[in-house]
Amino acid sequence: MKDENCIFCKIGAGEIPTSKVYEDENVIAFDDMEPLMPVHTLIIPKEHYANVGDNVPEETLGHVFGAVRKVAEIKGLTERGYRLLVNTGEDASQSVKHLHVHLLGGGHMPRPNDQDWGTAATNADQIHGE
Ligand code: DGP
Repeated sequence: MKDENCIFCKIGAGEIPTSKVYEDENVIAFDDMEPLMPVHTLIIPKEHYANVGDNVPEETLGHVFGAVRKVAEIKGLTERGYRLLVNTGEDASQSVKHLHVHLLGGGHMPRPNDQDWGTAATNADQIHGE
């Protein structure tokens, strides 16, 4: 199912150009337009689900997380690692209501309970301005 008002559905259908990193029958991965880290890629199912709580079939979750591994390889992050972030709903400040996994990497990210979380971890200017 597609949602005709959903920007990520349009990206998944190839109706809007994007910096594509990976694509197969079920998912597409593309670079976030507001990167928080040197690598910041979004992985989405082509089918529309508002978020992970939207009765997403386990098979679809498998497709998305299978693609995570492929994107990490493409981006050269397999050895050093990366962070996955899945904002879900209002309290998590989810802004695009189409299930997506953020894959962040290419630099060290403090743990969320470290004091500098929110500055060093997510400040693209600091990281890119080195
Ligand atoms: P979230 O807060 O988890 O819903 O993050 C949505 C992300 O999607 C945000 O980091 C910006 C990104 N984004 C929104 N619209 C577009 C778009 O049209 N193209 C690309 N490449 N990224 C987008």
